[in-house]
Amino acid sequence: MAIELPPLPFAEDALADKGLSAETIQYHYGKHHATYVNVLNGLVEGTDHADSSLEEIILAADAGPLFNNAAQVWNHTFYWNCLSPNGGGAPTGELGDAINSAFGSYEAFSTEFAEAAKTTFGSGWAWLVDDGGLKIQKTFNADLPLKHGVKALLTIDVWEHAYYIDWRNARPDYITNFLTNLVNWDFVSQNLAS
Ligand code: MN3
Repeated sequence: MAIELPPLPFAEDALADKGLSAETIQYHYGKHHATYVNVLNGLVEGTDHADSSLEEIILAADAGPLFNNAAQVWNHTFYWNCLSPNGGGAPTGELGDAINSAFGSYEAFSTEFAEAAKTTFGSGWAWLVDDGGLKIQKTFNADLPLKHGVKALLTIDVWEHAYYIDWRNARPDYITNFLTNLVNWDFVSQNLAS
């Protein structure tokens, strides 16, 4: 049972006027994400992991290509769900209260999240997680909270391929745009409640 590339939760050009062009999505989803899926399926074919779920592979794999490709499949599927053409700004409701309680204010949260994303040296991810309370973490390369028993609520991809077409080297502007225009707080709320 091969791991499948999940469909995007929006059209390829849905975020074009929100700072992520169709070209970025075509490369990031259609080339990078799809390649991680294809490589992963090649790695598990004929092995004990041939029928494992993606999560089972991630939890079982040692550092190396199997873990890296499985984790990157999971990370990208999660990242697409963190984006919405109607996203961004401060969350409301229970999630807004939880963020205010943990960080003091939405502004304090967004400053800390942006700082983590900016200072992830090289390639990686910044996360809002629930680890017995809301916290911000960063992971390098393909690493992810799931591997450490921590629940992910929100992520931003800060690999250069995530922003170079639209933002060139301006990672801080890509991060600000993500927070202002793209964060799918409904998805984050679902993760918090799950
Ligand atoms: Mn990526």
